[in-house]
Amino acid sequence: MEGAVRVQILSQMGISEVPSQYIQPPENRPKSETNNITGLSCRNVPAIDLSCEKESVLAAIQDACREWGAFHVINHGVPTKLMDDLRRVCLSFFNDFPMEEKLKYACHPNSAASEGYGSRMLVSSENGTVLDWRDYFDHHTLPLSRRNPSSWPHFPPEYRALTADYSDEMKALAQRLLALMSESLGIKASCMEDVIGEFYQNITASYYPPCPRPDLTLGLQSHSDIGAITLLIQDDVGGLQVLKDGEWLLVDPLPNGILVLVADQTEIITNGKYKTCVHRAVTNANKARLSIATFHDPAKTVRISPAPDLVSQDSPPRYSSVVYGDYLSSWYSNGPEGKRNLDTLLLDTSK
Ligand SMILES: O=C(O)CCC(=O)C(=O)O
Repeated sequence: MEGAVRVQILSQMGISEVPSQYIQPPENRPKSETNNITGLSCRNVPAIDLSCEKESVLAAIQDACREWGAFHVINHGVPTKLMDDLRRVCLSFFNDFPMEEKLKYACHPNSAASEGYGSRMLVSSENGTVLDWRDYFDHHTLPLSRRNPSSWPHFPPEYRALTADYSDEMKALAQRLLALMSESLGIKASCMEDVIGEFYQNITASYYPPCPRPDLTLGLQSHSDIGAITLLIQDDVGGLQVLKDGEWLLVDPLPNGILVLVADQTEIITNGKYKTCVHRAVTNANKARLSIATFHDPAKTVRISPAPDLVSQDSPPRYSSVVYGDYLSSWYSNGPEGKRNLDTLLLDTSK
């Protein structure tokens, strides 16, 4: 059972100040105008309609992955009802379950990314990491050998079946998107998935309780995702921000849209042509917020390097190759801090 305090308990205590472990250093605090989320619009993460003609989809994906490392997809084929139902049951777990029942699903305190109900992204905050204003439930969903629905909430009754269905839909969409991303770079459709291999998929429902000091805290600290591709849905509260040209921009929730986040291994495989997306979540004084992120990662034993088809004399390798499990360990022991882990693999291509 994880030893950390659940943020929801703090929030429900009705405190007007947050405990010091949650206070971000001044340089990481959200700018004051982002504290009042209502009325802010994003300087537009692109939205791509997957039902459009293929050439235009490929061109839009290329622009979005180069410029943003993120884009919404619409007309993606995932049933809206499934997305709504999953949001509903995840919210119900956080809101309707008594704490002692939720804690029966607590994740392990001493292992990174263990399945279950938790609050800390990193195993401990001894390295000085400020805590996130977030509780979460992490589900290990793929490969099927890792999928054990009995470790997922048993309430509401349809929770487990919906999670399994959603996992399958996300896998199919991630495969489709990786194929389109490969083709948009002029390489064969299977190229990126061939490097990644069988997906290790986790689904993380994040719950951000109302926070009395959105000006001092973050729901989730700045990071880029470790694996290959993340597919994220959120509710209509808003609070996800992406870092674009040094500025934090709010990603307006797009009803029925799915946000695609390019992750670190895709930046390596594409030899830096496509950028991982640095993002974070801010908190909200009045409303709880829910997001559901589905991560698609390689197996720990897979060696990741720039795809040979994207390397040439004119475009030499920009990243050294890395065994994914080693990358993962260093991410969890160093902490995410923006793109720091990816930057350690950068090769000097100026010579
Ligand atoms: O809550 C969000 O919108 C962001 C979630 C996220 O970045 C993550 O789960 O890694």
